[in-house]
Amino acid sequence: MKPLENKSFFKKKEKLNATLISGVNGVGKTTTIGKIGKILKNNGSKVIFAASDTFRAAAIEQLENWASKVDVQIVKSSQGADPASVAFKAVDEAIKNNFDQVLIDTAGRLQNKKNLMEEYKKIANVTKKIDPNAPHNVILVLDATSGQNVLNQVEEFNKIIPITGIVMTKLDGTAKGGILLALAKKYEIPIIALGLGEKEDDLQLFEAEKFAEAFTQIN
Ligand SMILES: Nc1nc2c(ncn2[C@@H]2O[C@H](COP(=O)(O)OP(=O)(O)O)[C@@H](O)[C@H]2O)c(=O)[nH]1
Ligand SMILES: [Mg+2]
Repeated sequence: MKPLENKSFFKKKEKLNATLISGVNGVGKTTTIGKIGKILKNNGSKVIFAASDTFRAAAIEQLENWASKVDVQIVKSSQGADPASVAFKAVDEAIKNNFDQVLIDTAGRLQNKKNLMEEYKKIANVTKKIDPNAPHNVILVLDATSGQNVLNQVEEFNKIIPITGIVMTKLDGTAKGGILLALAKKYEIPIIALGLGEKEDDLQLFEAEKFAEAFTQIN
C-alpha cells in the first residue's frame, strides 16, 4: 500500500486547489472537511469551505461550526439552494481573494442516484468555468464500519467523476479497515488520511506501515 500514500495533498500549493468531498450520507464528509481544513490552515494555506450540502439546514450549520472551530472562511447559501452555485461562489471568492484551498461539502444522498450524479457533475462543471483544472481533487469518504458496501460506493462514485483520493473514517472503533487492502489492489487510488474520532485532531495522514501495524495488532 506504500505507493498509495499521498502526503503531498496537505502541502501548501502554488496555485488554487479545489477539492470536492464526496461519499454517501453519514460517512463523515463534513467532519473530515473540518479536520482537513485545520491541517491545511496549520500548513499556512488560506482555506475556504463551500457548504454545497444544501439539502438540510443542519448540514450548513454543521459546516459553519467547523469553519469557526478551525477558523477558516465559509461560503454558504440557504437550505434548498443550488449546490453548484455555492461551489461556484466559493471558487470565485477563492480566486478573487487569493485563497489556496477550497473544500466543497456535498450531500451524498443515494436515494435518487440519478439526481446525485447530475448534482456532482454540475458542481464539477461550474468550478471548471472558473478554473479548467478544477476540481483538482475528488476525495471519496468511506466509513470503515460499512464493510463490503465500500466497494460498491467506490465503483459508483468513480463512474460519476474519477476519484483522486480516499479518506477512511471511524477507524477508532473495532473496524480495522481491511477493505482498504482490497481497494488498494483493485483501484490503486491514493489514500489521503484516516479518521480516528470526531474531534478536530482525529485525522491521521495515511502511512502504509502504520496502517499495517494497527491492522495486524491483536488486542
Ligand atoms: N468515531 C468516529 N466518528 C466519526 C468519524 N468521522 C465522523 N464521525 C461521526 O460520524 C457522524 C456523521 O459525520 P458527518 O461528518 O456529519 O457525515 P456526512 O453525512 O458524511 O457529512 C458524526 O456523528 C461524526 O461525528 C470518525 O473518524 N470516527
Ligand atoms: Mg455532511
